[in-house]
Amino acid sequence: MSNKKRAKYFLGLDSSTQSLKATIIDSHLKVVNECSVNFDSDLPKYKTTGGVHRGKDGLTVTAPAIMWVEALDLLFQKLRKQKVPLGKVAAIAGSGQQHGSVWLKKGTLKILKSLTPSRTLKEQLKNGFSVEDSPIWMDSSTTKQCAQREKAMGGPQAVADITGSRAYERFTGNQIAKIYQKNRIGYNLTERIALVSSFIPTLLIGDYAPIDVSDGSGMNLMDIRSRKWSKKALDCTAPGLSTKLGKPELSHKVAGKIHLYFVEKYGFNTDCLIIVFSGDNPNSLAGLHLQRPGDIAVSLGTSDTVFGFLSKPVPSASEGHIFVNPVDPKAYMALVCYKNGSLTREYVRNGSASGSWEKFNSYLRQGKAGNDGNIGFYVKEPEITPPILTTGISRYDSIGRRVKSFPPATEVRAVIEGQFLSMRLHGENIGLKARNILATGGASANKEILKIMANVFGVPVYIAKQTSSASLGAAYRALHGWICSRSGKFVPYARILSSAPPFKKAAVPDKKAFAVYTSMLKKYAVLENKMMVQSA
Ligand code: XUL
Repeated sequence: MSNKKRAKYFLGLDSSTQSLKATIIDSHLKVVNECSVNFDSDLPKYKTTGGVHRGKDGLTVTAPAIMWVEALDLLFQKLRKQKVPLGKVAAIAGSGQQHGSVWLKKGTLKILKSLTPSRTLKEQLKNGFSVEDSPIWMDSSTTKQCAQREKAMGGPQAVADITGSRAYERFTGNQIAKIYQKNRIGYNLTERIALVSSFIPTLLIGDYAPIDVSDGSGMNLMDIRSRKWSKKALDCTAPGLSTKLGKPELSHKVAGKIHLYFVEKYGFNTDCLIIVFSGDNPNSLAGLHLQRPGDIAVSLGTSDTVFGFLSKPVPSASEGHIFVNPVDPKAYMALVCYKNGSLTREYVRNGSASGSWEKFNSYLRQGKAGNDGNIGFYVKEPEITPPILTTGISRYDSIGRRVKSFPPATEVRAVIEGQFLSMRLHGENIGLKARNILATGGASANKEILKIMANVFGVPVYIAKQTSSASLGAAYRALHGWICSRSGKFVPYARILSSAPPFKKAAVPDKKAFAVYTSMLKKYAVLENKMMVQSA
């Protein structure tokens, strides 16, 4: 048999806020195909903006679960049209936007098991949800439930010690508590609560796929040390929850074999394994080969995140999150997440640089490190890190006086410097001390922004060739899970990475600029504290 005939492919599926994306690699980690369905433009009838619906209260953010179902059929149709040999896909793993929950109605398991290729997934599952609009990570409507659960569990630090994070509005346990309190009928009708990440494999295997321990760490429900649901956390959320959640599973395990629906409809092989899916940030950690303490990634997207490998968890009640590591079941990862990411940068670009990135960058080139002591806080969305619910922009001059506006070049530099200073401050607080940084996400293509990142952290910044690290990481994990399953034991993830393409150095730090930022950090922290007190 020729090599081509024997070739095996591994598919990573990324169900992100805005799209469902497929990345296919061969067994040497080479990307052979990428394809995606954009929710706004490919499925306009759901009337989403950026893949979501925003509530009138400014806090509630949801997405219709059935849209994700329809997107899966559409994605496979697109891949078929491109003549991608789906029959050679040996394993599929995936990624989901973290924290979002999918509410499956009693009786849906039966429907899943008997999916028929003569009808679409949407036709078969349209009545399968007990709550049709899935709360997602951008939702911040559960402040009350966070307070209640923190009180019941012994305070924010107690919650962080068990679950890896204090109670956060978007974390699934608090969202579940809200649904239990406000929609009792929906809750009682629920057979399974899935995460976005466990919902897609649920469709693929035609059975309830487990929540993985890494994405499961983003729920304020799991004990990150035992990797099991914490009774204390379940008890203060809603009754009968552990049955509705199923048991958490290690991220490299097999969830099941692909359902005949996909074999008959799209030509998948009956032996195609579905590896447990995980969250987008855990998958990005896998896609960016973060394997040693000091390896950190900064992802500049809708939400900005800083995350990295961690061997010992030191959860904090005031910031950041500790998750179980998705590729090393004995280790952990730490993550700091911001809601004010690209949309906030774009807001400043539109207001101060006539909507032009070129103008924005020329302003960045004009200014110098430290912005002459000017510091700004740009809270367009209620912020998570640090928790600031009141939106608005606060600007301070070099002697800490509040000012109404900055000249355009100062404004542009202030938003970028402020974001990176905050990342350095809060990352270091939970053990993320950078040795080198991998930058990913849309804005990682911007050299001027990367220069400032290198200077604020004082370390070289690398970029991955491919911008979508979550979906690539999912494809790598498909290969990893497949190898573990074939070997009948856990195989170190490092072994599969040996043929991965190297990263490109994109910016090196300037020592003087780094020193400026190091002293600026103290002032930044003081002002940030002031902002938090004002917004509380
Ligand atoms: C992480 C978080 C976001 C989402 C984005 O805690 O809320 O990064 O995962 O999809």
